[in-house]
Amino acid sequence: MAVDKEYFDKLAQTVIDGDNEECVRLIEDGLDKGVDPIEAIEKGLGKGITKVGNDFGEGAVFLPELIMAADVMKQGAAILDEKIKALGSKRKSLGKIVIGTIKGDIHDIGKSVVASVLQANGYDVVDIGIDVEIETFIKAVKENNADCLGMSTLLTLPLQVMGEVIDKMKEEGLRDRVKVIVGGCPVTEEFADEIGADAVGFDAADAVKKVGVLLGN
Ligand code: B1M
Repeated sequence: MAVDKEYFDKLAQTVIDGDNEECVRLIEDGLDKGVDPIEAIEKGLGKGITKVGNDFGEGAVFLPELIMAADVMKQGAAILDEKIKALGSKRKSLGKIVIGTIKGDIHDIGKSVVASVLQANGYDVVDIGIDVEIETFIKAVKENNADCLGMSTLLTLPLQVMGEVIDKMKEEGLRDRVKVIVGGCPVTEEFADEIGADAVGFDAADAVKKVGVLLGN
């Protein structure tokens, strides 16, 4: 099996079909043939879940199919994550980043992909999970003496919570020394400016680039 566009399309299709077995088989096959795990997530699994998400938005598929597709994506991404993390494990840390999905939002996959890719690129990443309370972000930044805070959301409704976390960082005297990057599909440059974030990441590679600039790497 050649690792080409056809391979990534097949991988995307396993997510669309909710076919976990075939997904794992293709990933293992791909890794044996030297496929880049980040590409497998972005060009394969990510394409599949985006298609299902768009169909869900248009009412062409329903929540059970979305959940099935997300489960396949998550299990596939977990195998690929291990490989991605291993790529960064032997490097000197370029800085410490706390990352989480904001309160009100349980979307996990994109935030975890960003966390793994940052780690693979030499950052020390503390992933504090999903539906994270404002106070929990503050506590994690302090306890880990983080250089940067990353916040993710895919939902429009709780977006403003990102601004509330930044306000709380100011109150606690953290904002001068801790950079902030935000991301997720509803987050725009304008919104990031409005709430006083330092940068917005549009995908995992962009997040690595922007964090690099913020931390002077
Ligand atoms: Co949800 N969901 N979902 N969902 N879901 C969306 C986001 C939605 C756009 C679907 C749609 O309607 N078309 C819509 C949001 C609408 C809106 O608010 N504007 C939506 C909805 C409505 C919901 C529920 C409310 C549905 C319901 O219950 N009625 C509910 C939310 C409940 C809650 O959170 N309180 C819900 C639930 C779920 C599932 C549980 C079924 C599942 C999540 C499973 C999981 O994460 N464990 C799910 C999924 C899978 C999606 C879609 C289909 C895909 C998200 C995903 O994983 N993408 C999504 C539609 C879509 O995005 N097309 C959708 C793949 C991932 C690799 O990409 O997450 O975008 P993404 O991350 C990217 C970039 O955004 C960026 O880099 C990542 C890697 O490239 N990025 C960052 C992300 N965070 C970053 C942080 C950074 C930098 C970059 O710096 C810190």
